[in-house]
Amino acid sequence: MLRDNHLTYTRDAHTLTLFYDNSQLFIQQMAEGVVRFTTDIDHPSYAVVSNAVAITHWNLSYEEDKLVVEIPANTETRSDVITLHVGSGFLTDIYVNDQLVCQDYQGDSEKTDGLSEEQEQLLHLEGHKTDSSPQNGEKKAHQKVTKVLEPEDAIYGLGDKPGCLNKRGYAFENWNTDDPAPHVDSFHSLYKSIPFFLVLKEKGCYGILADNTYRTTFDFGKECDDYYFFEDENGALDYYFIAGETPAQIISRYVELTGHAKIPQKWLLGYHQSRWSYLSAEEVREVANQFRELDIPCDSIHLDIDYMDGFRVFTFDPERFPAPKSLADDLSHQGIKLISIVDPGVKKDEQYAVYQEGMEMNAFARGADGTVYENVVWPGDSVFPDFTREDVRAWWGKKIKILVDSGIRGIWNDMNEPASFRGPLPEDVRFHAGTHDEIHNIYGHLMAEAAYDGLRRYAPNRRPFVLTRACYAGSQRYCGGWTGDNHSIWAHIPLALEQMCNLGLCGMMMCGSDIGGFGSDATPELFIRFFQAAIFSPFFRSHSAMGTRRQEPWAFDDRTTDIIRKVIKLRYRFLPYLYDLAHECEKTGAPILRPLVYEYPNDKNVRNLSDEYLLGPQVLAAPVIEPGKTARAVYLPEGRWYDFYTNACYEGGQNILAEAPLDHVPLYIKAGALLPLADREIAYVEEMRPEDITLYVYQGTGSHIHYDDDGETLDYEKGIYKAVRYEQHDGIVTKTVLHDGYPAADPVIHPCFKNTYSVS
Ligand code: MIG
Repeated sequence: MLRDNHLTYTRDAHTLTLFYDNSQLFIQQMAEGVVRFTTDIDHPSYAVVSNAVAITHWNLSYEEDKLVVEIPANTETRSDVITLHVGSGFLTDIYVNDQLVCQDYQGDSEKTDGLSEEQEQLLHLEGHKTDSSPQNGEKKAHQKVTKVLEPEDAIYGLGDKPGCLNKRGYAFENWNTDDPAPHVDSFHSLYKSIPFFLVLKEKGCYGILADNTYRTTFDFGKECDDYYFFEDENGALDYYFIAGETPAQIISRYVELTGHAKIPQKWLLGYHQSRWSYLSAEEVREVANQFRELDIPCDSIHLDIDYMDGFRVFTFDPERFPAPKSLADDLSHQGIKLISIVDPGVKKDEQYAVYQEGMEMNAFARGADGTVYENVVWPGDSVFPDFTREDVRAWWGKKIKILVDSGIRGIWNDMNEPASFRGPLPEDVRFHAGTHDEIHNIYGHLMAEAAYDGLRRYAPNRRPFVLTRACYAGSQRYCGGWTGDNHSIWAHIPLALEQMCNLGLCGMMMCGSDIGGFGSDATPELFIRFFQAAIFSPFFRSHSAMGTRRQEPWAFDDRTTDIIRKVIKLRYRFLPYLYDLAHECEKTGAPILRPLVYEYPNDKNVRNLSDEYLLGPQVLAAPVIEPGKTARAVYLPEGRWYDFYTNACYEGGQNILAEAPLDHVPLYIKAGALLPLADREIAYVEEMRPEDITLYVYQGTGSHIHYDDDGETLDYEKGIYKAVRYEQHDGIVTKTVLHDGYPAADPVIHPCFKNTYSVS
């Protein structure tokens, strides 16, 4: 098998092993279009759901000094042929159907020298931070993969990283970070580490999952415009190349690999009200009553840390929240459900059962010296559960039962980077599966898994809902995510849209930002524009910090309350469509809220566009996100679009000017759309009945799958649901029942186009 050449190989049906000098590289085909490259075939993955490897008939040949590896197409599914040209040092060119799409960079690195010590000191004098670039400093570089960037390439993904939609030209670092300062473009890290990105080329595209949990730098052409690289501090090289014709296909393969987000309980798509904190059961009741009195739809109130007894997790303050179950029961009569925060830090308190139990089972992380590691979080001196251990996750899941039994309907995991107040956890803090430097980025992921499993077990037959701040690739199978502590500043409206777009491209279904902004004080205008911009956030919650101006819908003046009511009511009209999209997302990974580039990857005008976005393929939202503006330019991509409010029709492929007074959020519907909307006003989601739904038909050609089920249980997994495909050709609608397992009335079909249209 071995040739007299630098590069040699062995192979079996699953794995091709390459040898060069003293190193090895393993190549495996995981599924159609997904090829894994790793230096450690046994490297455990927290992201990937199945390590099943496809049987591959490797076709191998040598071409000059390169080994040519052909991974043939599956003859039944006629999948892509992937061909690798591997040269010395394992430098690889990847062809998909004979087209070169991904190429290791062969040139020299353009790394520039850092600053001198004097320069650094000078800058520090004025308070500048100089170590903010992930490339500077003495970070240990371990594995590095460098790939060619072509002039037209755009890059998406990486979860919640700030800045533009298109990440090209920027560098980032995966190291879950809680930084309450206003998140700006120059931040390299935020709460989440999702090492998945998508490269969109002039022609073609591909995805990469760089599955390494250690601190990892991603430089997407900042150091040099000719290449990008990812480089981790330690651990194995282990990355997956994902082929696909479109971003949609790549994302669908990515969620096949890392797990699907599941359709949430229907009420979770309604409006959530939060505040750090509602301080007593009375206050929570008052807030709930206000919603009903003021006729503002609401489905959920969130309990932040002050519901606990001295910030001890899995307790309720006996005075301020004496009877949580009866509070939950009373609220449920008003259609409002409670979600409570859970922090990982367990108070060091000998009298406290959770601490005692954890100590008995040795559940907490240990310092390098072998003693239980302590740091400070909200409850004071605290210890940190070792979620890398299955028995610890099971124990934590059992604690979740306390909350479930108290009527809590969803778990909101915070501080799970993990955040700590007395300096960061040292890198050598010990967990069962490794030291902190390896575990840090998956701590939130594993905590979410524990909560998810706990809910599955102790709230049986109800779809679990977990919301997390920190996570990793694959976390979408356990939880949704919100983008942490943003601020009530104008810059954070576009940031929220950009972050939701990129989280969606990473498979995260239920994502959202704190509407109105968490820190700082909102103005009425900012609050309104933030709400309008976020109208189609999959997870739709307003939240604000202690000490800031309150942000309930009525917290400002009557006019503001009226406008917010209008926004929330409009959101509730779209619930049937949102639910259909959640179903689609579970099946294919297609995000509910998506950037235009997802649907129109060949349109150069949308490659960095995120101040407008799509809700599914049929609805385009173009909110005003700047102060003092009452009109904005809206780019409409190819095709024909109808103004949602007037039915005026526009040709796409152009910018139009939309009038947007303070109470108006411009929305456009794609010609050919079949849009299910709820036409009866409701106070909460469970009041919506199938017979309230109208299917609006916008002239053109299109199809849409309308889905329904009981909205709460896991019975849909057993086929208790209804799915109907509607198709239309110039207003002639045909209907195909795809699955008829749930009794739900079909929507009334309503043509809503005008035959004459004004094209501007
Ligand atoms: O450091 O629980 O991001 O949503 O309100 C503050 C209090 C801790 C941070 C979360 C925020 C939450 C707050 N928490």
